[in-house]
Amino acid sequence: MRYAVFVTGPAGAGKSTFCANAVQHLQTLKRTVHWVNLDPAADPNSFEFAPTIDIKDLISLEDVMSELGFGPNGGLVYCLEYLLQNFEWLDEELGEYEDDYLIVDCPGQIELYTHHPILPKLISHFQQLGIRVSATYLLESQFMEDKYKYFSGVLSAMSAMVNLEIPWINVMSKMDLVSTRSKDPVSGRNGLRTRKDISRYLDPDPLLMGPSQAEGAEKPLNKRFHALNQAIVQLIEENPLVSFLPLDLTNTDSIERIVSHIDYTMQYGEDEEPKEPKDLDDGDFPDPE
Ligand SMILES: Nc1nc2c(ncn2[C@@H]2O[C@H](COP(=O)(O)OP(=O)(O)O)[C@@H](O)[C@H]2O)c(=O)[nH]1
Ligand SMILES: [Mg+2]
Repeated sequence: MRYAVFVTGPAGAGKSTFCANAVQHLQTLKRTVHWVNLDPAADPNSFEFAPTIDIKDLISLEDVMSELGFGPNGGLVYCLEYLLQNFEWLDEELGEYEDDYLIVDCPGQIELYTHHPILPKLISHFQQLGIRVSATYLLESQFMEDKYKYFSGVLSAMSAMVNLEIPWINVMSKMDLVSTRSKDPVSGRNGLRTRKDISRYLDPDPLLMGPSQAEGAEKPLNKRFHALNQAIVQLIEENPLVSFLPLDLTNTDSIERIVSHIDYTMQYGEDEEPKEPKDLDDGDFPDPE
C-alpha cells in the first residue's frame, strides 16, 4: 500500500520545516519515506536536504513569471495547472512502488485550500493511483496572539477541510514560541498564560470571541460586527470539526505524536496484518472428527 500526506496551510506556517522533520523521523523508524515538493516558489537553499520529487524539475516559477509575465500568485496557479496537464511526469516520478510513504509539501496560497479545484483534482489523481491520502493543516502559534486572527485561522482550516474532503488533522505549529511566561491576549489578566489558556486555542473555545476582561464587557461593539461574531461562535459550537494538535519541533515526542496521528487517519499499516482468506480454506468446514 502507498500513502501520501498533504501538508497544507498558510505561507510561513512551517510546512516545509515540518516535512523535513517528519521525513527524518520516519527514516529513523526505517520507513521508506519521500518528500514531494509541490511549491514551485520554494527556495532550494531553504531545504535541509533535497526533496525526492520536485515540481521545479517540471516547471519553474521564475521561468513562468519572466517568460509569460505572470505575477507570483498567477504564476503559481499556472504551474499547478501545468502539473495537472502533465500527470505523466508525476506518474513517472511516483513510480510503481508497492510501499511508499509520501510527504507532500504544498504551497501556502490560502485560496488553493479554500476554493480552487487544483488540490482536489491532484488528490483524486493520487487516489486513482491507489495511494491512500490524508491531509495536515498547519496553523502557526502566532495566530494565538490575536483572537480575530485566530478565528480567521480556524475558519480557513474548516473551509479547507470541507473543500478537500479527505481524512484530516490540524496542527498548531511553532509551539516552542508559545511561552507561558507571556500574557494571555484573551483573558487579559495581568498574570501569566496558563496551560488552560493555551488549551482553549487547541480545542477552540467559541467564548474566546466574546469581549475580554481587558476590553470590558460593556464596551459597545458595532452591532453588525457583534451579530457576525455570534454567528461564528455558533458555527464553531455546532460544528466542532476543528481542534489542533500542538507541534513543538524541539521535542521529538511531539513530532512522533503528530506522525502517529497522521498514520492513524490513513490507517497506515492496517493491511500489513495478514488477512488470511480463512473463510474459504478452513473454518467454514468443520473437521470430520
Ligand atoms: N520557532 C520556530 N520556527 C519555525 C518552526 N517551523 C518553521 N519555523 C520557521 O518559520 C519560517 C517558515 O517556515 P517554512 O517551513 O518555510 O514554512 P512554509 O512556508 O509553511 O513552508 C522559517 O523561517 C522557519 O525557520 C518551528 O517549529 N519553530
Ligand atoms: Mg514551504
